Amino acid sequence: MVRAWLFDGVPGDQRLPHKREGSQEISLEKLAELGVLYLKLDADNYEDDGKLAQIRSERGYNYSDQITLSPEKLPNYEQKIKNFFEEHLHADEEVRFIVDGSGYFDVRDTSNQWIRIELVKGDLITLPAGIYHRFTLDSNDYIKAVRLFKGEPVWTPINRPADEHPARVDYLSHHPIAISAK
Ligand code: KMT
Ligand code: NI
Repeated sequence: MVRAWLFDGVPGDQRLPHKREGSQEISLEKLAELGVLYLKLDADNYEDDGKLAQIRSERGYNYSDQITLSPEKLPNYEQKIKNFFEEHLHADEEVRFIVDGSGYFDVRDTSNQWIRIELVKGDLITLPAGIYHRFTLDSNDYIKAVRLFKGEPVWTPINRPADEHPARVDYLSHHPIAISAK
């Protein structure tokens, strides 16, 4: 089951869990309210069991590739890891199926607090277009993920502030943020 918690905001190594003291686990329902979808698949058997194929056809993810993030596999590793951790949004969904390794997505909740979502092998996560988020590896420094996309892939991050971006405006029209948190 997905594990998610409030990020503690304490400066230091982004790869550590940063679980806020006293933070309760955040439920799938709460993530769904933010438009974040989470599914568990069998990462050892997904090419044969048909479940990923079904999700791809239902949701129109006709594009797919695989990326590996590790100091050995990723050119310009430290810089890329920094860029992933800059708060940003995309004009489209960000869909990742973790086939090996682990990491964290942080997403902003409706009070503008960071929720840290742990990603491990078998997790499929969909972040909606327009949600502010960031990604980091954990201390294992290794993740392998299938990237899914509808149509020609666009991976461009749009760093915050991007409040006028159409994807942001559309996101907020479905997932209103508390005025005090804007
Ligand atoms: C991204 O765009 O943030 C990434 O591809 C990194 C995360 S992959 C689990
Ligand atoms: Ni992103």
